[in-house]
Amino acid sequence: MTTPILYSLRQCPYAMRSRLAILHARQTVILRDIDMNNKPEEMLLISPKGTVPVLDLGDGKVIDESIDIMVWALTQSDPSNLLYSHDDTQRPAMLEWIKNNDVAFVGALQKYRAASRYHDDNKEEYRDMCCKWLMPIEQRLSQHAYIMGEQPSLVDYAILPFIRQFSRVDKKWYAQAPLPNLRAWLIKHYDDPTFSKAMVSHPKWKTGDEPIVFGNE
Ligand SMILES: N[C@@H](CCC(=O)N[C@@H](CS)C(=O)NCC(=O)O)C(=O)O
Repeated sequence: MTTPILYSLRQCPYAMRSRLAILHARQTVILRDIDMNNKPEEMLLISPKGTVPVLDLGDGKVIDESIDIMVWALTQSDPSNLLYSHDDTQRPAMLEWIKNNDVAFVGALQKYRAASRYHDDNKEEYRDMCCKWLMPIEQRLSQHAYIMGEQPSLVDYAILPFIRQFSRVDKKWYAQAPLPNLRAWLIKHYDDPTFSKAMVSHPKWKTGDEPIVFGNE
């Protein structure tokens, strides 16, 4: 069996969530950290849309949406039960949370980040838009340790990289924001060795480089 190849980018939240799922699923891939200004032909050939992450399964199948990579990995093996297979009724709700994150929250977050970068007057307005999404999560985290319940699920790892981005836009504001449970949840993830492993920096890949094995050792 050939080892799948993951085209990735260290700081990309979509690639980050796919790496987290691969680690939690104890899968092994060859990691290719790419240069976004010089995307490799090998990647564009299998996924012309040119976004990361892209997973080349090596059998002609290619997965180029981060959530699909997460679900693929956890379908191979899910030792921490991130898919909550004990309770099938949760699955649609989980996918709905992720969809809302990717559409509503990410849209507001991009505006908030840009407003902050360019010292735009709308920064607080966009931050409030983000908080409309974050408050229900804060409320959930006041009731249980993770978003869907007492155990972590796909949702936690799918939205974690975006909450991380949010927390870093205005660190001073975030530190005193009315989001204490969200802060504790984020710190708990940072303290997890799997998170550190997902964030290890690798040299940019070019054709002919020695393969970097990522995941299950
Ligand atoms: N819907 C895609 C979005 C992936 C995405 O937008 N990734 C960004 C990097 S964080 C990207 O590749 N953008 C294309 C570019 O910058 O050229 C997914 O979930 O995988």
